[in-house]
Amino acid sequence: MMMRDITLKIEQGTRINETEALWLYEHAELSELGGLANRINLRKNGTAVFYNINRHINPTNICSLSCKFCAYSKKIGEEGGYAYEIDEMITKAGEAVAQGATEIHMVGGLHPRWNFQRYVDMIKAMHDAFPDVHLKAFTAVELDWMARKARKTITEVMVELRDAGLGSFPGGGAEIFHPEIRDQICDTKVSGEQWIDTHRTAHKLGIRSNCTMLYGHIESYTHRVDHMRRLRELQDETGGFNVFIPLAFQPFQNEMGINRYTFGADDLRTIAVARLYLDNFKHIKSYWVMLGQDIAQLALQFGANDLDGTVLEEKISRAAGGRAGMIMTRGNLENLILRSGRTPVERTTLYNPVRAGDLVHLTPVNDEYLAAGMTDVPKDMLRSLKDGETMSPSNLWKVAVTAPLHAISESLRASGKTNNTGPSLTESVAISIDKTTRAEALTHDIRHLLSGLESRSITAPAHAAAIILDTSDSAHAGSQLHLPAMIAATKLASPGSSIILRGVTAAIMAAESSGEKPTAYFANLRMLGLDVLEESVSDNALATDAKWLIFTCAQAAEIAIIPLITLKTLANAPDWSSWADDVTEMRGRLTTTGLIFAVALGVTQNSLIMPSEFMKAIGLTRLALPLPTQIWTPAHTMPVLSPQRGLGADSDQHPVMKLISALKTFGSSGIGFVAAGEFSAERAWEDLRASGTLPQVTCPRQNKLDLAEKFAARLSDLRHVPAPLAGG
Ligand code: V47
Ligand code: SF4
Repeated sequence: MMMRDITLKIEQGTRINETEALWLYEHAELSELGGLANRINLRKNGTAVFYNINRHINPTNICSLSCKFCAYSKKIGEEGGYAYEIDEMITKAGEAVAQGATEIHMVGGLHPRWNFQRYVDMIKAMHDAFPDVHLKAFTAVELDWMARKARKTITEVMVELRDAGLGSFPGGGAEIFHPEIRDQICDTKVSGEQWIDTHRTAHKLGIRSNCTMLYGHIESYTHRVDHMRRLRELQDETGGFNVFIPLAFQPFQNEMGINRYTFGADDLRTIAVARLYLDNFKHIKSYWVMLGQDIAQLALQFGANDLDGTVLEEKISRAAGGRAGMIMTRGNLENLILRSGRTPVERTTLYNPVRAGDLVHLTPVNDEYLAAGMTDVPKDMLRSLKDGETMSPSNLWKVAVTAPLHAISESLRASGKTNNTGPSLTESVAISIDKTTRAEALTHDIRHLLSGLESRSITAPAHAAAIILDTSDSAHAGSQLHLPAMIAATKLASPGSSIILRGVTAAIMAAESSGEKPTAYFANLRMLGLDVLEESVSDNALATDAKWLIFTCAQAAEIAIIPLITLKTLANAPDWSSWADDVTEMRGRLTTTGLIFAVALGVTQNSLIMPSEFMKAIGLTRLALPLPTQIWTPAHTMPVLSPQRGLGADSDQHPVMKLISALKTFGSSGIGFVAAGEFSAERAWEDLRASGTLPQVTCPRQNKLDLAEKFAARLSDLRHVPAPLAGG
């Protein structure tokens, strides 16, 4: 009821209040909230998404304050401290200008030995060198510092800086205004009231500014809404803010004692609530540096209309464990925008298109388009998919190409298919069957093989719910696989775990070289302990029919199967035709075969696809395949844009985990096997919980309750994370 009322209010252009914003934060279904924020953004800003070509220069990291969340600042004499000379800054700016930068963003520490004149000189020198470049410099915190040092008023400081060439003020230093939080995280910084006063002064002088909110640490949703309220009130008064920028907390190397990134679902929720509550702001920024490229791209469909810029040499998030990279090219930024179905528009700092011809993209999208939720998708097709009708590959392709993400999630909600099961995960150990393992199996020395398997497993196999024997490295050596020995040894090593065989190419060769019939061969494997067979059906290495034949043999032997659709054709120039073929094939097979543990969707390692397309693929596959088949999006094949895969010791904190909390919204019923060493099962559990349901620990042929208890015991050791969980 509440959602309907709030939606109606917003659609009619009536402002929502703080209680309603809080309700959206706490209770709104993520895709519904995102869909609404997306519509409102399209109405305000058309299909344009802004980016700019800019460079960050942090003049010094020496700082007199010690904000708890800051990993960047140093004291004088401390290792790693630096302070640029003005010449160095000019050189850095020059490099950016040569690459087309229209903006230099400058914020830094409060250097105890710098006086106000130094800041004025800095601006003047930069402005003289690059008169056409917009200098967006100094937070309210730095301005207060300058004023106190120079014994001048804030107004005097601002006027002098402006006269020297400063263009506008960035939004830093806002953190969380509410004293309950501010006193704990940055008690020596200007108060929330002072921050607001400083920006009021700027606006009254005709200097525009940005504003931020640092979220995802110890604050609650109430504090966030309070923060946005104060910004909305000042915006009502002055209209001087360009943009609101939520800054996702980067957790490392600081004193907050939090060791996890924000949940992706929370990032998207924050963007959406901001878009809906801050009705007097034209722009909401999805700041890729803090969000990571994946969530930043998705956020463009949750109400954001700006990606920030090329950024170069960002140091603040980097120091605190930010992994989004230091730079993006114009091409990267434009690609992220285009692939979410929007039009990239390069902007100036003050949000004018750099090219006048781009103005047309800022035309608000009309109500007819919004009512339909899509331009030229035959709505009937999506409806029939929702109603469970079979669809030809060409129609599936057409829906995939034309349906916007939110039209798909709307159909999903209407079909009730998002609620079939809670998201599930299975803690597992993956063992790659390589040359050494094969050789050990060849000796038929089970004890030897067993210790080999144990030493290769990353955690003790006895604790894993499942052991995955991955044959991808044995695709051409199936005849040496000795699967019966391998499976028997694995069962001995970890009698309580399910055994999953990944890849059938090698298994087929193994069966052939054994001289047995495939049915008898698989019946034997089942007897020895094999529980599940997992295999991609999209790979051309084996004819589809041959694969399904093996699946059928496995099923006859009561081995559950997990067919995997690989989405690698969505990686570069997206081609949905192979997905459409695979889904059609799968649908046909599903009606004729039983014992399917799950259908998995993913990409092979190192194929990167855009999250917007991945989410569409999950939603459409969920719509196209009948219940009760589960749709899994396995963590190990999760697509990421961000180039940092396989971070070793750091992998628990891999940005890919951010996507997990948003998966259920789009129809994923689980992330499948979470292998130790790749991703942490505990971390994945928390992320799934952030999607709003209690995750189930599942594994074929095992007692779910036992597993859940075992897992819960492990989780109870986890430190409590005070960050709010989206959707409860
Ligand atoms: O005020 C410090 C934040 C801000 C961390 O106006 C952290 O266009 C996350 O304001 N995790 C400075 N954030 C950056 C900033 C900004 C950035 C980009 C564009 C604009 C703009 C403004 O960085 C600080 C603080 O809120 N910060 N430490 C951290 N560990
Ligand atoms: Fe200094 Fe800014 Fe870091 Fe606070 S956030 S310690 S003011 S550099």
